[in-house]
Amino acid sequence: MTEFYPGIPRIAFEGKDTDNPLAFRYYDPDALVAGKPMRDHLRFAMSYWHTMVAEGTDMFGSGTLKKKYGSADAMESARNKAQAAFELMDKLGIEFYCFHDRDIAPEGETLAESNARLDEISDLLLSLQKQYGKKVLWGTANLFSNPRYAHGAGTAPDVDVFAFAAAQIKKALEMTVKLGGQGYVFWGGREGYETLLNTNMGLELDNLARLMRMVVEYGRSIGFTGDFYVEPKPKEPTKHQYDFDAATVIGFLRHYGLDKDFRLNVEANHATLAGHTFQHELRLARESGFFGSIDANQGDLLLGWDTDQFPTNLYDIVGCMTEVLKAGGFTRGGLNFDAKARRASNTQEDIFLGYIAGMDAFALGLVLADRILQDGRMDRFVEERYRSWQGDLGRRIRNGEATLAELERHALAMGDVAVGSGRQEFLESLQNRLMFG
Ligand code: XUL
Ligand code: CO
Repeated sequence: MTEFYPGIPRIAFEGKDTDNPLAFRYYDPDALVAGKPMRDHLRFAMSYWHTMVAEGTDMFGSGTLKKKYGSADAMESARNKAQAAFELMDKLGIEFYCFHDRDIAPEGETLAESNARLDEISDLLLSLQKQYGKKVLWGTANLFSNPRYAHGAGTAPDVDVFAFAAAQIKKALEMTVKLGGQGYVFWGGREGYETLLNTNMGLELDNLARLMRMVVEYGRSIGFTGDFYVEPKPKEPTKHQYDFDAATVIGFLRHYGLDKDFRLNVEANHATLAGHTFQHELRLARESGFFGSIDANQGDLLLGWDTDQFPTNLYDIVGCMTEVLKAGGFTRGGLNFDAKARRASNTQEDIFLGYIAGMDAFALGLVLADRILQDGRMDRFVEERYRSWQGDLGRRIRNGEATLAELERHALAMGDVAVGSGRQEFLESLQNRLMFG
């Protein structure tokens, strides 16, 4: 059998003192953290599009790492690509993958041809999954690359485009079910607008919800019992995306009655593009009952676009893993590396080094987040800060029993209130001590 990544061994855990770049320093899949193996906490997934497809193009330059997998024929290349994907996951010890329909099989001349290609490649993927013991974390449809979606897909002004998008999602969902995926993602690639001058916002939002409702109904009818996710992003490729951030999406889902079937797939780089931290988006998702899955990457705060870098920033990762632990872990979701090596990191080895960097950073982040939670001082501080809500008055307000007039009487009787310190600097220093000893 052809080896697509010759010279790359299976990556093993060697501990933090190893000098071997092709080894894990922190990710020891079987090591127990809070009573559970690391691999079950982290549920790492490979993104098919970045890892198997994207060649490192940018607005100014062509690909720097070709990914033809030994054939100029699109379908043969797709078959080889599938083999390569499983070799890569096997070597990295990654259990899951995520895909768009067009990542796994190239689009044909007609929808029928594209669908036949998906049927063929999904047969191959299914047998490779069995052979290697791998699973799909989630599937999705690419509704943004083809020029037909230039004005949007579910939010297109043209009803024929809407129908095309619906048909494409139907097939992508069928493929997800066939491959045993427990998640289906809606990322609104072009569901937004460039200018309000040509946009009927009300109709577009209603139509997007209509499409999602049809997808849920169809999914449940073909036995999809998993989670649907929306992946918020504020902009790029459109100027304004409707799924702006977690708060906007949660409001949308509740407004249209989709909240029972949908959760969020929170991406770090999308959070910062929306002016939030990664942890903010995850906290809101968790507190609102929409915690689902995560696209693990990081952006560059000095750039205004989605750089999709492999995540290594420990403060952000500790914040993320704190939310995951507090949510009680993933149920059907996981950590999908929606990340790519930089354009100048142009070797196959760089792809592996990117994954190793990300997986090690998340393993370490998991250990540190658990340490902070076990220590308990941070949580106790927050609990203490809200102590008064446990008293009589606090309880009456929480139970909806207090009235404005009663609160006025209370305030009039008090004179003034002396408030305590938020102790932010102390907490930041404590966090450093807990993380770095
Ligand atoms: C784009 C992005 C997508 C989604 C899947 O910014 O994050 O790759 O994750 O469509
Ligand atoms: Co993403």
